[in-house]
Amino acid sequence: MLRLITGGESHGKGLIGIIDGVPSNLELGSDYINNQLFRRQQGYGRGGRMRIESDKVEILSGVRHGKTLGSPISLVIYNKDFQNWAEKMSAEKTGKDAEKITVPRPGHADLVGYFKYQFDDIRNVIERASARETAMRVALGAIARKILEELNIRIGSHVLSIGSVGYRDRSELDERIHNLLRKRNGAEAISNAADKSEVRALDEHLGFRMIQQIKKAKKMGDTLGGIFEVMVSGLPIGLGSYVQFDRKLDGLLSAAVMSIQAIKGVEIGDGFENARRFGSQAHDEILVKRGRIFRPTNRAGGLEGGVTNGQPLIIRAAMKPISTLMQPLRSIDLAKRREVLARRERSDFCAVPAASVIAENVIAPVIVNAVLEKFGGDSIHELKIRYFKEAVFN
Ligand code: EPS
Repeated sequence: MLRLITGGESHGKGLIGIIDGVPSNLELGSDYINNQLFRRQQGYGRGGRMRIESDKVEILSGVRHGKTLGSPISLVIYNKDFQNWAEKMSAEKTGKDAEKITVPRPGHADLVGYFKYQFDDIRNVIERASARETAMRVALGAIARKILEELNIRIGSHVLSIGSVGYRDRSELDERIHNLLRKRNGAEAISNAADKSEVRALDEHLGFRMIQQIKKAKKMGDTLGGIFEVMVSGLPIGLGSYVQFDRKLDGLLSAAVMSIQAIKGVEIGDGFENARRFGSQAHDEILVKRGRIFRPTNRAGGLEGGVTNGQPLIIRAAMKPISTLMQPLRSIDLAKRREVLARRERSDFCAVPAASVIAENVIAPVIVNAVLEKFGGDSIHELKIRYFKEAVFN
């Protein structure tokens, strides 16, 4: 099974990550990972940092001559911005007093981190709570994604709304998605289409309106959140399990997506909409077409009983607006215990497009683990033989 861990501060020397349990002989080069890192850095509404960084990974272990060894794969992404922070972020004592941050931003981890870890400087919280950490999670997730590609399991995503700007009616969108899913690369075709838009919107006109909305927020010193949708195609029936709560794939996937910074809501399929419907309109009938199981709808989002049912997986997530505001909310100075305005920091105005790319990559290890649990295999060859022999599709 895969195990992942990341380390690193936002303005420290770099981000490091280890992924253990990757089958051997998987073809893997840094270019593949770097492509996902590049995608994460895009999107209208990012702040100044993305002009400094061009995230590239260095593989330190676990890969030889372009193939995985089955041993832990260690990665590093150096922070270019560290050169501007070398003294402030020095691991060694510098003998100088660094400026202390004592005013927390409402919505950020600042306040809770200050108390939880008994700091007198919020800088110590900001550095690790920052969504910069997701660069390494994407890099590790990309390796899992490469395993899934070998099994023809593809992941894609697109943005549904930014602030109040979103689809009013899904019928055209659903038809577009239906056609994209029928392409050879399945859900990845959704991402390829979305990547062409600066806000990862499939509808060009809507994308334009989303950008206008972000411009408006930026002008007002404000930020925006939004909703995105992730889809996975090519899944067999039977990943995950209903027999024990901690093996339910919907729970595991939701946890992965919810753990992305600023994500406050996750739904599988028509989760919230189904709650407003009668049961007869909420479930997907089971029919037969030319001898094969056929589901005329996919309101369940590909999961029934916490187990994949062979339909595309659909996960939607809500991201709150980023909590660093250029027109700050009221807060307090924790050292002086008096009301002041929250601190301004360089930040993004909207990172929903980036979050959708992050979500694609953080769910990949969860799916790989469900595959490994069911089919197993120490080498990619072994896994593929077992998978293609045993896997049941619709
Ligand atoms: C991020 C880098 C950060 C932020 C962002 C994510 O860079 P900096 O803080 O140096 O500008 O742009 O993090 C946040 C929005 C946050 O609130 O922590 C990145 O690499 O994605």
